[in-house]
Amino acid sequence: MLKAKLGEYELDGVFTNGSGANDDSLDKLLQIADSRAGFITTKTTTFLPRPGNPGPRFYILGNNAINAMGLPNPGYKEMARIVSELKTRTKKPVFVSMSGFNLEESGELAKTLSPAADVLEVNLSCPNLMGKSQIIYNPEQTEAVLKEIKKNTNKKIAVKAAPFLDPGMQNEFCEIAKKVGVDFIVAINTVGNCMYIDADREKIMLKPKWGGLGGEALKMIGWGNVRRYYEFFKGSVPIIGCGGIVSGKDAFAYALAGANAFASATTLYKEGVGCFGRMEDELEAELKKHNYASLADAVGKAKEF
Ligand code: RRO
Repeated sequence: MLKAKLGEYELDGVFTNGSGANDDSLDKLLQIADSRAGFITTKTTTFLPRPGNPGPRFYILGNNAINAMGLPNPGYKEMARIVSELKTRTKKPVFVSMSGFNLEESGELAKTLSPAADVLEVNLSCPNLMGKSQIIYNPEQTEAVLKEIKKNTNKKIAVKAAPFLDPGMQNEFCEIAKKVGVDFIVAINTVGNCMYIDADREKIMLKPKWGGLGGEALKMIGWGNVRRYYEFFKGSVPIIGCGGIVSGKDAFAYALAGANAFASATTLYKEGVGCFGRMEDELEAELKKHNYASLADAVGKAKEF
């Protein structure tokens, strides 16, 4: 078993599920708890329960996936109950993912979810709320939401970050994260504004039309974004690398970029919870091959040309 050092956590197992991948009920979360995942993340929860979009809303396409789920979840009160039950059944840290639709909701969610959560994962990057921008791309909103959540919790907070395709925008977010005191960064969420068209059927395959692209295609955006966080925070903010990890070697590259632990969603969908052990074993072999005594030793070690 490989250990990860993620801030104050010494994790037995280096992976978690990327929020949204089979994690919206107690049964599904218990499956993750019983796997070789080192920590557990919940589906993003909102103030009201949501059925999500009617669909079709999810496809696996090779090593990629596209989704327009639309935030289906049981609502924050039920999620608080699920997580307190989960915590009686596992010692693994639980990141509770949340998304308020306004400041009041954000504060209320933070207050109610905090007692059971180890960490609040603030999802500022859902790409599937049609007609709404992703909060993280708006610096003023980002700062206001994070300040409100910090006011209402005594737990550490993580931000689930969208892919930044522009370095200036990512730096702007980093400045806010530093000012507000973000404790962990999970990078990256899916790439929004994507579309799947079946040319044979001349059809847009998602309803609503646009969705978030996840999976292997995201790897290089993820590595780039993680490296920028690592360089900005000089390693002081622990990073969970997420986006396109299909093998232990991909996770190794995330570690070299600066990630301390990893999340997987598309691969989890494809393979089930066995993916965590498989990829961890592959990562362990990579670390040995490159003469690293531990995962922590490899973090940020990508050499420059
Ligand atoms: O539920 C979703 O549609 C969803 C969410 Br909350 C997210 O953060 N990322 C994504 O690709 N889909």
